[in-house]
Amino acid sequence: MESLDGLWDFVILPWRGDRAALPGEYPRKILIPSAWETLPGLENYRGPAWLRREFAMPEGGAARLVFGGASHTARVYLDGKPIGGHYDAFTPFDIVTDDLAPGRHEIVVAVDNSFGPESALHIENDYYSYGGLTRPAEIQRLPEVYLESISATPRLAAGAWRLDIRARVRNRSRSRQSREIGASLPALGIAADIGAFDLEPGERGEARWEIEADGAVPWSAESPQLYSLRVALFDDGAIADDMIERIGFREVKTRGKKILLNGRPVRLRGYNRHEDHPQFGCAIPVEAMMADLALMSDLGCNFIRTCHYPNDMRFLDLCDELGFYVWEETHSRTVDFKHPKFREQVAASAREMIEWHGNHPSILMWGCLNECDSVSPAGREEHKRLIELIRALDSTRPVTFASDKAERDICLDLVDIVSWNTYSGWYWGGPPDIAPRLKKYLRWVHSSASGAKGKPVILSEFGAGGIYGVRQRQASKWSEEYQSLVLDECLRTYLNHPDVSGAAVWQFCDCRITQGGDRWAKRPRTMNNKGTVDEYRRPKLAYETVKKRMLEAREKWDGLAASASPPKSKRAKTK
Ligand code: ADA
Repeated sequence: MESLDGLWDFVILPWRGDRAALPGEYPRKILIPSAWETLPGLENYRGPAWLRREFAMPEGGAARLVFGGASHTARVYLDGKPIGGHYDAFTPFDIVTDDLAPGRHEIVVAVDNSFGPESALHIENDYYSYGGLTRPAEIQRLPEVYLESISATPRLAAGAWRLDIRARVRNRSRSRQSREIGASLPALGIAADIGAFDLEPGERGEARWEIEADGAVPWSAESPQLYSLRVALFDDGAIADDMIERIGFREVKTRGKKILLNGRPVRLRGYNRHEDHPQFGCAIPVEAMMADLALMSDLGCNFIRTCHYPNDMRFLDLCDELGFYVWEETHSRTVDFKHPKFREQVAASAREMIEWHGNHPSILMWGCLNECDSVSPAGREEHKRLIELIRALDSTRPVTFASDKAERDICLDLVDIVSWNTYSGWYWGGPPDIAPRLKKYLRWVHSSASGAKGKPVILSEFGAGGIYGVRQRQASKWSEEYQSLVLDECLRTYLNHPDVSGAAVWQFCDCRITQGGDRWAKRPRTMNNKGTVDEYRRPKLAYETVKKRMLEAREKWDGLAASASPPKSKRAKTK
């Protein structure tokens, strides 16, 4: 594998789409990964651009190009020929090329972040759609028979950990090929051979194992124990290809009003977090991701909702390693179900999210369709379709969607977990209305009217705007004081109610939103200002308020003293 990150040639030029359209010259340079809005003069550029670089293939052969994220529509050309493309900034994609001649080759990627009839998910919205190759890219040189993917699903059976492994293999050669395949978990002294299989030219095969993982230490936020799973192909005993995935032994279920992790109730407390930063756009470097997670750990959080799209895999890796529970969701914030491209694009988002991110133990649940139409029969059909697809792709995780429809919602029978976005104290009412409003909602949920009686409930969004530096003794709206008052009452109420399984503050940091359209223009600074920290991660008054409430909850529910940092011991805590 060779990283394709670094400086690429760059030019702003319209797409014509045919082969002749490739630019003749590239007057600028751009770093990959990055958002072009970080380049002077391109702060607000929305349109097409071209990125170019070369790579070497000394022996020639086949290669797999992997793009972590192209924002938001990409067309890829190899040596001037179109070889593939992708829509949606927030899921990876790969393209396999065969028979490259030995020597140097050219990749050109045309990227466009325009809004328009081809885009159902990237639209004018309360977050910004940046432009560029905004996540890492790499090239993998491929043998004749190679591993396409491996998935590993842990499960508890009669108190013992087992691992269901599935490996997909492809023969890209022009002849019939035989290979042996095996899986190993070295840290547990496990090596499982599955024997040999034959593949015809171009054929794909699938190998499945079920292995017992005696001695595995469970993964949890308190004890984020990870293991390396290696699957290897052998040709007459010699390694022909291998792939390594990191996994964690944990199982997520719901039982009554509780969410269970490894059989024990877990309570989630944390934030909605956009991938957004004034210096990097959505292409946040891993150092800045870690800084965000360090702040959320300092705040006493154990939960992050990747609003409103699948996140960068490096961020998910950090959540696996540091021990955060993640709700990852399809890219779909209040999108129009009638858009001609909606169904195919949101299904692709779900499929790619699960196929690329399914092995991350930190992801406890899949979300979708944030604040979409869950009140009409047609809207219900779309929720049903997508939730069924998600379940078909992964039956091991609970499914939810964040609804702002309250008692009007007619889709809550479809989910495993009820998630409610409510802005009592901001868009309506004040702090005194927060507790009574929750009581009324829970009474409805646990009645026969909701279709969700007895299910776990998460407060998936709540909060208030507070502009950094606006300080007022009278605590009027938009002051840091008012935001702190609302968050204090929300967290006092939501983190202490026995029938609330999770609470995610909206939102971690202020974020840029899309200009234009009268709806978002009303937002001060053309930003969403509900962050507990501002866009530069400067803490507002609410920071200490949130921290106090989160640490109280951690002590109450997780038995961790407010002062102690959660143990990262090897042994899972027994309570
Ligand atoms: C909704 C939406 C968020 C954000 C929030 C707000 O709940 O899901 O993306 O727009 O409102 O700030 O009003």
